[in-house]
Amino acid sequence: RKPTLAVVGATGAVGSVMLDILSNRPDVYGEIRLVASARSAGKVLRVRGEDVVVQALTPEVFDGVDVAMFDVPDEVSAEWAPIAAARGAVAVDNSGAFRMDPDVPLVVPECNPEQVRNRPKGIIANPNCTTLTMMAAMGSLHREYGLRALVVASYQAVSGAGAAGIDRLYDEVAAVAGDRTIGQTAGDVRKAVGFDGADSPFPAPMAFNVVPWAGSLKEDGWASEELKVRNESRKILGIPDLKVSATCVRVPVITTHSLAVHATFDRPVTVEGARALLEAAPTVVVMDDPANGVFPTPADVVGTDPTYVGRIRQALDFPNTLELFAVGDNLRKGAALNTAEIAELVAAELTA
Ligand code: 11C
Repeated sequence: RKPTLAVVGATGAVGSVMLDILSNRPDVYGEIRLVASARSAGKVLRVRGEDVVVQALTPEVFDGVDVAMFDVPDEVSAEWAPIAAARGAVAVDNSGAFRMDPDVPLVVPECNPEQVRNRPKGIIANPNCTTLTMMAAMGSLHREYGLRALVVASYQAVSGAGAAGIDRLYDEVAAVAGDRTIGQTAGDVRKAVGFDGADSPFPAPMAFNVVPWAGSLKEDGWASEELKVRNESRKILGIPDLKVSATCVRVPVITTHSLAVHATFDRPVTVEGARALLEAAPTVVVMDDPANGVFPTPADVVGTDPTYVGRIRQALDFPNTLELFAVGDNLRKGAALNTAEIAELVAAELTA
């Protein structure tokens, strides 16, 4: 019997991408059940070329389900993933609720696929999209050179904040488009987009702007997103004392995150060696020929699956250290695709 899959949060920004991914990857499932809040129940969505009616999130919806993917806010996952697990499903959760739980593996198939079987709670966590933007590349460099430290600046797309983030940037861009006087006087963008702090998921205007903030405020001025990059990278790569410092920045890009990465290794590393390793990594694409204008940008890779790496340089003043620019679709590899890949590992195990 092919496993039954439930997709919880099927109507959200990540959920919609998930339905596309499930429709285009090898079909390993029998029934696919689509689940969302009571408000969205009854909607009809298409997956694998068929119309499927969305069901409300209830304990009974997990009866007979083998794998349940969750693309919902932390508090919804915290409540419902254990319910799905108690009803016999393996929960693959894309929220932050369980990532740092020692009894929940945090899996990137390129780095630690063996961890999917280590799930005493019946829950497997999917990393944050910012962390995921560099994991496939860093995992392959770590295996060869031994990663010691990461200093990262992110350039994060607005879809990291879901459909509300996407709508907000489109609305703000519409408000400033065509006015060639805007963006030249302090506060004029804020005024033009009617920014009052109340109806935006972002703490400042996104049009014509960059905003050094993502997530919620944590101790000592850190943003939650910056701490996730640190904690999750350590857990995924299995380097508990990895030194990590991140600054997370939101940019006016709809979808696809970028990271400027300064990576220090235990062993001497060369640009040629790193490039050869990354070129050999099946899910990494090297785009690195600046003399010919070749480097990855979100606009050129959005909607695709790989991790793109460019601008690979030897740091001039730091031994054993590379600089590189990693780019990846935050809704695909950063969220839905990695979740789908984890679920496929579980499905293969259940049907073996
Ligand atoms: C963002 N990375 O770009 C966030 C979204 O922990 O899964 C995902 C938050 C998370 O805003």
